[in-house]
Amino acid sequence: SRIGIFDSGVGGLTVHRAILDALPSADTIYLGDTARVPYGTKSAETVTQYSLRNARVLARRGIDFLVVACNTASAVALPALRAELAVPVLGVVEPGARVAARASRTGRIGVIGTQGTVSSGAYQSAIRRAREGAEVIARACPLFVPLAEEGWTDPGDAIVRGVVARYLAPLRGAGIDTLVLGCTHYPLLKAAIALEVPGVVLVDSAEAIAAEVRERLGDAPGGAGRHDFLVTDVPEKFLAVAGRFLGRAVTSAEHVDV
Ligand code: DGN
Repeated sequence: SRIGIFDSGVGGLTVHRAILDALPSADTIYLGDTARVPYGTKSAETVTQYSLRNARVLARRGIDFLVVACNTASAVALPALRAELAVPVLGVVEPGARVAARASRTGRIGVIGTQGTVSSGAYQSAIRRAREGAEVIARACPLFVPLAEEGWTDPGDAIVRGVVARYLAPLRGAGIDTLVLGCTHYPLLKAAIALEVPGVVLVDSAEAIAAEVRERLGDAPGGAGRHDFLVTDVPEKFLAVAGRFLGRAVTSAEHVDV
């Protein structure tokens, strides 16, 4: 069996990485829509159309399970994807929301993500579904994406600290005890985020979905699986940063039109 994974670009490789940590023998095929990134600033209609095209390409290649690694696509496109695809579809929002609902003692939960994810309200309603009476404080942190892609993630760097402090200031004062990293890029900034909200439990939506995929599929027996990578722009830029996001070398990616 093979797991299909798509994202707007390289960010979903943090989800891919968590899935490989949880299911080391799984076969995967990853599609990064690098020609159309970012999704986080685009309308729900546009992100849904892009998501359907990505899923069709993966379905044609043969997959048994689809992981929507992008938080923005998970927030807006899941119903359309589930209506069209013959295989089970899992997005990052529901697992992340469930882990946060369980982790919080006070029920005051923060969510950070792209503009699209935050304004969709998907995390807010998923958390309230998972925990009655939860209070959710959500905030978009758009500059975290370019920072992570640039490799500026060191918490000792004054610019990194400054950007993170500015976005998280309203959350610091809100009395949250749990914060969902609701964007593929944010795990790379985890150390800098943790310094800014001391004592707050950070929920990585990549780890949350990986645990759920493992529960649903179980790991395949045998050695390391096979991993294919597809991109919609030229592969060079993807290959230059992919290793940092996946935590393993990525040596080739195939260009596809979607
Ligand atoms: N992959 C997107 C997300 O998780 O929301 C972030 C990158 C983007 O499209 N802006």
